[in-house]
Amino acid sequence: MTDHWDNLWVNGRFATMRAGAGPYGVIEPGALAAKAGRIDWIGPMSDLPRREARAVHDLGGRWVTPGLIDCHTHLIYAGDRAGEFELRLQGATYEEIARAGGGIRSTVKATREASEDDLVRGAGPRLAALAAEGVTTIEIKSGYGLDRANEIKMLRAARRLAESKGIRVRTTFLGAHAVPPEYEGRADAYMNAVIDDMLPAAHAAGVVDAVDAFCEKIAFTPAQTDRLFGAARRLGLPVKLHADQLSDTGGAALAARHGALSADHLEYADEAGIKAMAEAGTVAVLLPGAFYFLRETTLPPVRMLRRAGTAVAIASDCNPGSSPVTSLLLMLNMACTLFDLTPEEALAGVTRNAARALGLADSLGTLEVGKTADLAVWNIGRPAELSYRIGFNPLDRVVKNGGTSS
Ligand code: DI6
Ligand code: FE
Repeated sequence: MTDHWDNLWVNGRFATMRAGAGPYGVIEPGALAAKAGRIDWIGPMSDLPRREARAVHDLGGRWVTPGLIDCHTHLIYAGDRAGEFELRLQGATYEEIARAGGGIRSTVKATREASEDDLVRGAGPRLAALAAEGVTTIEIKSGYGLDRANEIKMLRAARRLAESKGIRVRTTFLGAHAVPPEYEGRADAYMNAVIDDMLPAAHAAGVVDAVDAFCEKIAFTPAQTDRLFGAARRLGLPVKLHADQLSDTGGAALAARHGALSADHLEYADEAGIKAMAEAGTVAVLLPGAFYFLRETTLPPVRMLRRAGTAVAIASDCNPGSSPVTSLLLMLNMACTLFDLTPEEALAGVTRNAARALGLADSLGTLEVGKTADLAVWNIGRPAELSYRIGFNPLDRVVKNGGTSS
């Protein structure tokens, strides 16, 4: 019968993460029904309508959250930078290493030498680690190819990898991540190539969901970023920005001016930039892994973000140089301990606000009727436990598109 549910989960405790629905948007004891991949009903057990379901699952009091969303990663790359880590421990800074031709450029060399298959294979364990902690949606950037063929190769690898693991993916073109060696000292000429050739080609190949740039003293200027964003918007592509990570370049305000989905990092963002973001609806994506791993001391302006009412997301920034992180739960912990977020804010940062940062808020990020039924089921006593523990994985199972899988 067509009005049957496909799956019904009963006796759960649901952290719906619905905005304005009280702490965590909790419903307990509650039930959730899925039909054709979407949430068809959610509410207290006492209100559950009598309707047949093909399968009924007893959650036994377990907590359920939206499937987690890692909205900022550089998951696809070849090689590693453990040697650079050792150099930094001896006193070299991230910027010094980058200026000496190491850093991002060393990953570019390894990534250019890798085949698409190599990239898919190499990133498999990293994606598996994130997925094992309940991640059902991920954003993956290019940015280690830095020429037309290699940027497209990275984006294709990202799509293939995610598809092979049943993870929803958004791929972001980050051709403007660093100036490649063949354009040494000619950043404007490289940006022309990005705008006139690489971005249109990647877009035509159908592998670009959004456009990002690294706006920083060691990367691209606000003027160059502005030109790129103009081009992206002419192609109808949303933009996002690595902004004010190592210095205040006015990145937050620039992102807001372009109606960016998100501005990310933001350690050095100023109040005007934060306010502009709030007005533009640009999400602040905080990346505690990079802050920690680079031993940064300037904290992102969390209180200012709260005051301005800017939505805050949290992500792994998984990359070989500044955040070799494959645990989103650890990022929840660090967002609380290092950045003073509450456990509820941290969880919103990998659900509701992460969905917004990817332009997916209509279908993901909260447990509400009509949204995609991507769920994470947890063996925990209360939601704060997700950010409290370190190095422990309480995931019971995930549900994708309303059907059970493990
Ligand atoms: N900011 C970062 O933290 C990463 N990229 C960026 O724009 C670092 C990437 C790397 O070092 O490989
Ligand atoms: Fe990043």
